[in-house]
Amino acid sequence: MANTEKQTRCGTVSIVGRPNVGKSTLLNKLIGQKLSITAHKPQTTRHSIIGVKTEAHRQIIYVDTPGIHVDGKRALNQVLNRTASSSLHDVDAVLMLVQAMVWNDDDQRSYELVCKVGTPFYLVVNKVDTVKKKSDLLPYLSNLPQHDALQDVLLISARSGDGIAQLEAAVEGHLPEAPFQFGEDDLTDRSSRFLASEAVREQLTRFLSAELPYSLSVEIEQFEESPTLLRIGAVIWVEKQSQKGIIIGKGGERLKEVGSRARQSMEVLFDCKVFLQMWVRVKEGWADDERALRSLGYEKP
Ligand SMILES: Nc1nc2c(ncn2[C@@H]2O[C@H](COP(=O)(O)OP(=O)(O)OP(=O)(O)O)[C@@H](O)[C@H]2O)c(=O)[nH]1
Ligand SMILES: [Mg+2]
Repeated sequence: MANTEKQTRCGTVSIVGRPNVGKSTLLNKLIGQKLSITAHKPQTTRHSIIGVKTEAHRQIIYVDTPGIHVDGKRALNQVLNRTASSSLHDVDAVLMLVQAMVWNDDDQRSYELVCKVGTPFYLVVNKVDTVKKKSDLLPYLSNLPQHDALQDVLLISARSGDGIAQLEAAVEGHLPEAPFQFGEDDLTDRSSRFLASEAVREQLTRFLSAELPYSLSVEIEQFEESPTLLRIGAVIWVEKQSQKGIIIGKGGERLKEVGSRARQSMEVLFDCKVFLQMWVRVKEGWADDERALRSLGYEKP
């Protein structure tokens, strides 16, 4: 009998762009689950995270990356830029996200990095839902740069899902014939501990104003599964004593609220009851010290 088994296709697609354009929101939409944290603030994503989408005979491995930005003097910023740039290599296609009607220095920097690598890429214009009259987009679109490796310009709203099907169809054309790299049910390569620490960091990023989120980091000290409950202990590392007080808040109110929301999102993520404990500790200057960064789990350059 003839072999009727169809050859599988499997490839990797990087999602890059400046901070806050909606890269993580897009990853979550594509995978249909909240894997990557999002917030209304730049530099929310700090570690690359993989989202795996398997359908029938094809598997697409999407890589969400930290935002690329020009002004990266602090060690943490440099690590973030390096993490983002390194994810441009050895992939089958790149989705470079921009925000509709915006092209700033960080977009230009991202674009130059993408062009330099030469991998086939798409310019993905996100947040089109924010443009009321679609004809307003025309001058913006006609001013977008041209490049040999640029395959097409795609219009999407990662939030509403508009244009996502077309984006997936475009990406599919770049998948080589290859065996699957992940199991059919796998959604990510990240550990549950990592996802738990990100759930805490997401709420802190949302609750704290301006600069503070950049100077904190979350470490999971305890992660114990029992038949009825998941016990998670998280340490929030800050750079200064004064930041500790801000995070805890008056009478511990802020930390309580952050904890309660983080716990709720963990319960959805892990599909079980979660008992979450948190502590705030000070580790001076960690965002400027590459060694400290590594000890907190940031990738080596
Ligand atoms: N209106 C609108 N807002 C969006 C859309 N996609 C993302 N956002 C919002 O934009 C903000 C940033 O989204 P993220 O997904 O965290 O952006 P990011 O590119 O991953 O940001 P970094 O991780 O900091 O690089 C969030 O408040 C999102 O809700 C969209 O299609 N439309
Ligand atoms: Mg992000």
